[in-house]
Amino acid sequence: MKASLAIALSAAAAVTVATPLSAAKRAACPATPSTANFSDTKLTNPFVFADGTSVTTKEDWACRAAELSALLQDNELGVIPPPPTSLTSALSGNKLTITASNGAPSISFTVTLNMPAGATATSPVPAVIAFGGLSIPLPAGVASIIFDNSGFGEQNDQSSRGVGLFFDLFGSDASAGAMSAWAWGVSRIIDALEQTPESGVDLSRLGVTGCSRNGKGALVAGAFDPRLALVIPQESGSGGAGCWRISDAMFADGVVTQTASEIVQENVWFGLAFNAFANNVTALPVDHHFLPALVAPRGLFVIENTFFDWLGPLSTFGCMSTGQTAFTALGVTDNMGYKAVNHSDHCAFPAAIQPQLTAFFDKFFFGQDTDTSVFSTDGGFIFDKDEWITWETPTLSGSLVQEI
Ligand code: MCU
Repeated sequence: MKASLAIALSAAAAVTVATPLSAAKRAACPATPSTANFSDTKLTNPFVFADGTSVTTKEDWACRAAELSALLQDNELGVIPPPPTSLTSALSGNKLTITASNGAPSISFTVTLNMPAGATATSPVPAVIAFGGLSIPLPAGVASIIFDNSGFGEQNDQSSRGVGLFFDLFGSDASAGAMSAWAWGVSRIIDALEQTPESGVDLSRLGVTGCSRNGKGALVAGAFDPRLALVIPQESGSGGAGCWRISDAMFADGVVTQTASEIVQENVWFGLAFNAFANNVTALPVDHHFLPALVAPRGLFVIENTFFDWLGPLSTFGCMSTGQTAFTALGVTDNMGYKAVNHSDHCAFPAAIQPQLTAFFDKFFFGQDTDTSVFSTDGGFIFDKDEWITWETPTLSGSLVQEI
């Protein structure tokens, strides 16, 4: 790596960004103490700061969300760097090419915009950024934006560590795992769309989706960019909608399900810092109920599949119902939904989920007052809340500050 890039990298690593709070507001939040000796066998309380202070207002929540963001990046995902110092975009037909740099080097990548007829700068349409391709049906009048996330941060096996366009820019030793790389890329797609109104994409009605490994990535990207109004991870399983602690408990009960211990050996979705926790998840100061907590109060519809034990169907159900408490605390419980149905074709879209998917699109893209109250699994699971949740969900007062 070149010396100049090393300086840029260490500067980037010092700031954990992509929170909904400005640096000035973040500075006024409670400081996060060292979590080196953290230990919690339960799903950690999202409504208490790491220093023990309670979250009682929506302003506090904005601070706590910034803390959760930092803890997730520092312990699991690796750092999602700040925006580049230079970003340009060029639209040619249905291809949007984005060039980003922090001085030298620069990287360019191209996304494909599938626009419905009639979308213009003055009559823009909602759009869904799809990781690797689309695996859910979109309503008429909604564009798709296809993102080659695997080219941005490779995800074949251990040999993919530090490989892909993101790492050409930030160095192969950047702390980011592939999902942090993708999240950074999604934010740059949105930056580019902001510069390109002639694309016909409505920036106030943007969604993100992906299935399986790309569903994990869609959930992470949705958690870290508040410009995404609707987040739809599909069959993301462990490492996405599942909680490490519950997946470990499932495994201990004899269910062959994916755990942290397995996932760090299989692929490079997480940063190297996560390895230290893979066989000791109770020491992890985060779990994945914090991901929906970061999406709140925006729209989130989690689609899962109970056919595969590997996807941790009890883990995703329990983890997401725990994360939904953040939506409840903000007074918008139904902005988050979860539906898991049994089908053997991984990443195919079951018709049984269509009514709820439609309701989410209608609410978040078309301003309709639809019923998005869905939290169901056909797996017959009982999530033992008393075993996993040792805290109460507060009703937060005040108003939510959302800044970038
Ligand atoms: C559900 O996502 C992953 C899973 O985590 C992996 O263990 C498995 O190998 O691949 C799944 C996937 O992405 O399937 C397309």
